Amino acid sequence: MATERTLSIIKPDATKRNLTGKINAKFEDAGLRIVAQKRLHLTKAQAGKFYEVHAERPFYDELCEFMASGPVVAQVLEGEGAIAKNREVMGATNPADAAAGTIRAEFAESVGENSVHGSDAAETAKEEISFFFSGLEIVG
Ligand code: DAT
Ligand code: MG
Repeated sequence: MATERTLSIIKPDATKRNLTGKINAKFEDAGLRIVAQKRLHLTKAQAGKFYEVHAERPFYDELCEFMASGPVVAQVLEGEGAIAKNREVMGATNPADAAAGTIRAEFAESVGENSVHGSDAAETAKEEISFFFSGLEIVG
């Protein structure tokens, strides 16, 4: 499998509870390398742009409010099959369905406040990485 890069976001519910280090340990233990990372406080408009694909979903407004409710940590993770591996480490969207040991099973509070975002495919990974990072900011 090829080396890939994927976009990860540690969401406001997790930064608020000081879980950045514990979540990063899960990524690193799974063999993912954090090759870029920064802390930001998104505006609701920026969150809305990032999650534009969900604009028609009933939870869109709530999702954008939440993503702008506190700091996030945006990161680029790199590794063999990084996109799928990150989704595996994250666990299912709803923490009630997430496998034991995953980030969402251990830390997420609800389906809406679920601690992490991860790109779902090669094309979205590319777009989402460039939403947050320039090439110079990614150091593999
Ligand atoms: P994922 O984050 O696992 O890729 P997604 O892309 O389907 O999940 O949805 C994006 C985010 O939207 C998700 O992390 C939390 C929120 N969300 C999804 N389904 C929801 C629901 N039924 N109620 C409230 N928020 C939801
Ligand atoms: Mg998604």
